[in-house]
Amino acid sequence: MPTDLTLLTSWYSDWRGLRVLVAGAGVTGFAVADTLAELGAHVVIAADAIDSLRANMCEVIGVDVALTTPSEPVPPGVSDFDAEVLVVSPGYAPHHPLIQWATERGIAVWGDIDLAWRVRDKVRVADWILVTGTNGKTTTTQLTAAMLAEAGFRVAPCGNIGVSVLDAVRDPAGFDVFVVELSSFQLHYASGLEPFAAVCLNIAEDHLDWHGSMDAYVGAKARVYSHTRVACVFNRADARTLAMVEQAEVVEGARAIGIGLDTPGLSDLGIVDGILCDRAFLEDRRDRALELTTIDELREHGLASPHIVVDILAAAALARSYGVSPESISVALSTFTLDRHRYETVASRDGVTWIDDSKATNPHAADASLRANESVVWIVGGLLKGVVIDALVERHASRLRGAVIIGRERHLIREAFGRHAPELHVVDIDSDDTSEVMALAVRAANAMAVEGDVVLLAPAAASMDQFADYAERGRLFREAVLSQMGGEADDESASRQS
Ligand code: UMA
Repeated sequence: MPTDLTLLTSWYSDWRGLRVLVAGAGVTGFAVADTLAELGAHVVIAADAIDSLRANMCEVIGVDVALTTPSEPVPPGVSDFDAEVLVVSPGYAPHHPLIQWATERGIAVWGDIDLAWRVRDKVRVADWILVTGTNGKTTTTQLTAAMLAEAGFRVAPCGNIGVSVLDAVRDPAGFDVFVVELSSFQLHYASGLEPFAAVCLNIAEDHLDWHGSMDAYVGAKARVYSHTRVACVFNRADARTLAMVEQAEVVEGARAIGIGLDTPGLSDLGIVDGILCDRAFLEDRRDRALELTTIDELREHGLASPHIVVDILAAAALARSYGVSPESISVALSTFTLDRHRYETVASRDGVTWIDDSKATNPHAADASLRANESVVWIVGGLLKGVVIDALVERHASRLRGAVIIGRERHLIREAFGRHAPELHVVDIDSDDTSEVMALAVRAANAMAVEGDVVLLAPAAASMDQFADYAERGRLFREAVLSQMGGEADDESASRQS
């Protein structure tokens, strides 16, 4: 008898005997398989690769692994299994042959977030606050969690930030609230969530190769607001985020809350005379606003760059919707530190400042850091993910002293410079060797930079063509800067620009 999937809405539903295929054996795939095995389901993992630790764990928990290849995406271990459900890791695009195969056979396709929602009552039912957007997701998730924790809530940041939501749901500690960072991949496969509050911070081109089109990417992001119960937070400077809220099917009574760097209207958070204010979550909001913090205070903590202030306003809106006081928000901000590789000053030598913004993995993020400087030697390039970089090059050509191009898709970037900045001094780093790319790029940038310039690593592209991840790319940049500029970084190296 096939299982009635509509009955599987609780950890305590009867999952025994359910036949589940899991696509992927990374952070997500393993958490999914481990959860379902614990629930008594029959589980097979399909993946191109699995590390030895996880392979051993699968043996222990009784999960079979079927290795796939590009030429055999559906091996016999998968096709003979007769799966009722496929739970997909976010890295699998909908056009992946394994997903297509399952869809054609009428096998239900779930994401890990969908599964986590169904079994969220294992320990204690927490509220979910969702965070998405092209850029700023992780910082906003961390900020929101810090504000909630300061107010005394038991909170777990999870999701795309690196912790599977299933791991948070199964944590015996139990939580009051999850702050869930969701990528567009996870949102594409998620359904049925009823978040307490949600935000889409901004939208710009990214991951078009995965989604197939900008419309599909925006459509996935818009799902973050579906069935929101209390607050839909949007960015006043990004009309598409408001349109998403307007079109979303939300729970009766849910409010739209605007955030932005300008003066807040009713039901908004914003800035008046350098003061971050809440005009949304107070009774007499027609006549008054609550002070949360000031730009001067944020500057003292290295948090005053405009794009970080937007993240702070978004986090404050989410936290205020959950009842966090302005005082707790202010205290949380006074101890908050940004993650590495997010516009981090590495060194200042001979009037040249070296900045690591390796986390700028798409043009929208690189745009924010280019904008913050007047004269830049720009280290750019990597995997463009189907996104065209022309507009970014055109917009910033006048502030560039020169450019150093890295990555396997160098030709696409070189062509964009040819079209929009044909006179610019551009150096192409013709190397694929992880250990030398950054050393060569830093040497080339150093030869171009003059006093007053910023050398900015803001690649506008993903790192995986030449580095393990953006963190390795940033670390190797820092090492190359410090070794070529001589010795340890000076005092400024620990600071972050604002
Ligand atoms: N795999 C294949 N074929 C594919 C795709 C994946 O075989 O076409 C297999 C791999 O061999 C491996 C596994 O799937 O066994 C990896 O799965 P995955 O790529 O979905 O990655 P996870 O380890 O499960 O991590 C995912 C997120 N990764 C992606 O979305 C690509 C992590 O976000 C997230 O932290 C984690 O789940 C927990 O929720 C990372 C990310 O880069 C940080 N996200 C993108 C971004 O932020 O831009 C969206």
